[in-house]
Amino acid sequence: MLLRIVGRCSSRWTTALCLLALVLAGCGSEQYPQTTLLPRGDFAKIADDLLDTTVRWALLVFVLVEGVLLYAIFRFRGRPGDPEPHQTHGNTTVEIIWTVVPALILAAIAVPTVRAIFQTNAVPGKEALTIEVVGHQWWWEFRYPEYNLTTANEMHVPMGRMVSLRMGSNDVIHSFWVPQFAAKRDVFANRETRMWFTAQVEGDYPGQCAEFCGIQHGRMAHRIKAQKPEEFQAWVAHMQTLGAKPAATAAAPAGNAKYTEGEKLFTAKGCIACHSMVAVNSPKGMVGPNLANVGARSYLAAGTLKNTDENLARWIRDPQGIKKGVLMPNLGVTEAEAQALVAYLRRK
Ligand code: HEC
Ligand SMILES: [Cu+2]
Repeated sequence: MLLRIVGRCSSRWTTALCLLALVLAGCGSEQYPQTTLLPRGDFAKIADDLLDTTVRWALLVFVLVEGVLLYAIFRFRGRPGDPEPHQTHGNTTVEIIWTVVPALILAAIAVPTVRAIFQTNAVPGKEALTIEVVGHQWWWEFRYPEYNLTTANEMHVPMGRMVSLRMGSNDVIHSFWVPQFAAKRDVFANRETRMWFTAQVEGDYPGQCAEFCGIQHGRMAHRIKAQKPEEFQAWVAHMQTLGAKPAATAAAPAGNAKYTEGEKLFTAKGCIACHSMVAVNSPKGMVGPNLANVGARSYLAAGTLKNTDENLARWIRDPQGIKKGVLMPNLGVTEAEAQALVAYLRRK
């Protein structure tokens, strides 16, 4: 009888186990890097440790309670002909135990929780690297007051140095989420929120706006590039040279007509009204992202497209077709004009 049941179920069990294995394989860090369960910085580690503590207590309670329940079900189950069991009402000892034990467990969870709240809300000291984060529909602006630099959508940070985020919004409420380094925190217009983290493992980490903010909320991603301190300094120095060139023509590769044409189009087509090509001293409140180093970014339009020449030209010609409702209008750019603009935007 038992064998027959096992025989009938085995294929179903195999299917179920295979499905479970597939689901669990999906939990690997490679496929889903946007996870809070693999902390790569101190702030994220505090939250993760707290989760571990809570889950351990919950598991202990689960196993004990379910164990007692199963034991009672089997040990005291009714059989035909059993006499009526002994009737009781109330038991002061048992009631004291099941009030005091949970209270102690809750206290054991509350102490590290309160500690974590204070630690994560602490204001970093002066030695931290301050980065101002500004949420825009639907991209992120990052300003580095210490270096007088502005960039967008890809935040470079040096490993090992605490980063202090001072955050706000240019329009509606967004939420800045740094899954592997820190947490999620809403950003508002006219109110500053703060967060800090120290990146401990080098890498390129994705993040995402986590508060519904309009039609393209789903395409408001950002990346955090945690670099060795010397690489970060090289990036800063490079960005500062991008800002230092007064007329972009000075950077034009000699005799590159396309580049010069692109530079003219950038003004003629009105791009310059919304975008700055200078990283240093960039004015606040620009409508579009700073484009000083757009050629070096891995993605375009807040994670929407891989940054290739082809995609950049497509974007310039038809932003509305690619990211519907985006605050960059289609400007009637021809294919040839788009090519020239790509040459200009790709300057090193
Ligand atoms: C009315 C303002 C406006 C004008 C004019 C405008 N843009 Fe934009 N642009 C934006 C906004 C806003 C974004 C951000 C879109 C998003 O990701 O949601 C953007 C994004 C971009 C990006 C992607 C930047 C990034 O960080 O990924 C590029 C490249 C770009 N614009 C180039 C141009 C060029 C070239 C022109 C001129 C032909 C132009 N823009 C004209 C507002 C404008
Ligand atoms: Cu948003």
